[in-house]
Amino acid sequence: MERTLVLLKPDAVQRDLVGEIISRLERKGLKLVGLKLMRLSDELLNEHYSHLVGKSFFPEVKSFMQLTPVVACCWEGTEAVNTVRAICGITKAREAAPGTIRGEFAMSVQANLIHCSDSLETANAEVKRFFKSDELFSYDDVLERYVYNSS
Ligand code: IDP
Repeated sequence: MERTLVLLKPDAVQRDLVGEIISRLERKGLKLVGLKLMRLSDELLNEHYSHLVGKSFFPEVKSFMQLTPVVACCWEGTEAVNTVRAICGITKAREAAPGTIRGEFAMSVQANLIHCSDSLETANAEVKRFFKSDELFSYDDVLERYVYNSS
């Protein structure tokens, strides 16, 4: 089982898409193991988007992510990292595949509704960055047998 981080960005919050996005991940069969609203500090964003720090658009990305609180969630499942990535769609939302979250609901490169971890290594670091250990939960999922059966 893998765990992966998802952030519902300020455009998802303002456009009332929080329930829709969470519902899509739930209906896929992923298990919600952490969930909270957070205001993102400069320090946290510098760390989270460290690969973008030198880019001309980085200040805009940061101020956009600070417009409202974001919804941070942690999802668990077999190969959860790549599964969530596929459901999310590519960065440039207007070209994201139909059926993906970005492909269905967004038009922008920056305002693309959702962040999700891009590899297992990143996911492990990001889950730790956004959640304390007592904010993450392990519990039996009564439908697991029907979601996965044996594989
Ligand atoms: P990802 O979110 O699809 O993994 P990254 O390249 O990690 O994409 O970029 C992080 C976020 O920074 C994007 O989701 C988007 O909001 C923003 N971003 C990326 N590239 C651009 C750009 O060229 N202009 C404006 N914002 C961008």
